[in-house]
Amino acid sequence: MWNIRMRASKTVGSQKEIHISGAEGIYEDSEISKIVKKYAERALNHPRGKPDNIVITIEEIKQKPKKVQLLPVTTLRCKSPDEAKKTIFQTLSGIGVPTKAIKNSFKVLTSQKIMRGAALILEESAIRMEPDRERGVRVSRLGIEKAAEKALTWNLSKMRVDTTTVKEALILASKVASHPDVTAEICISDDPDYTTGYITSKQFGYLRIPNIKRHGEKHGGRVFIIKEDADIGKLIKYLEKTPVIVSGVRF
Ligand code: PML
Repeated sequence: MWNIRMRASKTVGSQKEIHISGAEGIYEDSEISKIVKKYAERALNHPRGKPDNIVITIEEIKQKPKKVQLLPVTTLRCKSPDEAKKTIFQTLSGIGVPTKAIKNSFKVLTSQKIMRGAALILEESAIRMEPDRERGVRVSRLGIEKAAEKALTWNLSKMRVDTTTVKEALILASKVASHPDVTAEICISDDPDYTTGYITSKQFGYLRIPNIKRHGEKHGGRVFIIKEDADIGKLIKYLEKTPVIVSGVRF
């Protein structure tokens, strides 16, 4: 099997590189040309603009991908960022995440500093643990099995949220939540026009939260709240390098 990844960016001003789009999946040999074409077209037709650099990596997966279950999806009712914040504090406190870690997560997610990957925050001490704060931790080597994708498309269509953004976020979140050292994730999209975010945990699954930010706001990112005694090196290796394929859909 193959991990195919695409990253498109644009250089603005004096060498500042801005992210335009990205995608990835795990595929059979026979799908390579079709997927490369699909990813190139996606990179070239993104609403964020025309990239001047598109990198498509086709990497053979030597290790058998680990199978994980897709998180069950629920969309909450939420009218404003204030309500979203309240819901997030209540829900995460409900599974035992200390307030300090949630507060620190919000600090990271609402900061104007752009971070491509995710932040890691220890649940008790609320200390940030990712080795490079600008880069963050980049979850990669992930995909979904054909049958699971069909079932997912069907279920998300019924919920009227069958979009690439939701599918990709859910697959990524399912890989992240599958690690025993991850307690929860909070995500706010850094796309100024995308105002639905989510939180996840093994207990409550993938909770979509509309109006987590206002239209036009540029802040966002992902925070993984992790066990105090997590082995950071091993966790980062799992998130970035271990091939994981989502194989089951629960709704
Ligand atoms: C969803 O609507 O469920 C996805 C929300 C997060 C999208 C994050 C991103 O920008 O990729």
